[in-house]
Amino acid sequence: MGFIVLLLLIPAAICSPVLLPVDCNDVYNKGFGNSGVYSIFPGGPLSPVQVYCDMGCQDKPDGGKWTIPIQILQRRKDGTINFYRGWDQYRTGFGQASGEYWLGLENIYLLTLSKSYELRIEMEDFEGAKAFVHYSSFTVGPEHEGYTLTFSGFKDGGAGNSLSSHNGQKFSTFDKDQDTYSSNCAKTYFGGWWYGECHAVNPNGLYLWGSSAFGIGINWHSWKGYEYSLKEIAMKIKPKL
Ligand SMILES: [Ca+2]
Repeated sequence: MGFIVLLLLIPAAICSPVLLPVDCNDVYNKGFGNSGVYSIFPGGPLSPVQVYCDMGCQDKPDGGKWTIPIQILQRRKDGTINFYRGWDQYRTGFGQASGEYWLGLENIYLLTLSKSYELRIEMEDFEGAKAFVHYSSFTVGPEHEGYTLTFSGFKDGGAGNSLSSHNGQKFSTFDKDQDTYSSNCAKTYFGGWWYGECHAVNPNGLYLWGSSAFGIGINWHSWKGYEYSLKEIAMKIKPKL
């Protein structure tokens, strides 16, 4: 009798859908409450990607605390990873989710397609000063539209709105020039970014430990100008409340 029951159960177990986490929110809802590196599947079961999920406790708008899982799309912190890379690498992602990395344009596109997200970019200089910017909406379009960057709802955490000139721009790398300038911004400023003519922020520029030649470092013009390269910067998204 037990044997028959087992036979009946096996096909049901095989056919039941396995719900893979698409983002850090899904990871958290599966019972993983610690901050750290997790695999998520924004592109489906065959293309897992590692991401750092920040499960830190945050203030509720109406008081109290709750956990809103935040995922990190991009992070610079020590210069261990080279960010001067070509289109394929920026498309699929590179680096180490425990340290410096880029999640990949296709993954970012799929994430922002499936849910509404807010964007927060946090940065720090070599003197320990910190600043951030916050946007209440953030999307990246599909590859055939150049992974166009769109955001709105700016709130200033001291860094200033330099990013605004990149709103609506396509993504460019040294081997794929989709900027609006006559020459190749990614080549001139050693990064991959949503360059226009060319940039007011360069989060994927060269890691230069402070002093930067004009525009080639990790610059955030409205905070530290074009000749200062930041110590840390991270692009973080969380689902809209
Ligand atoms: Ca160009």
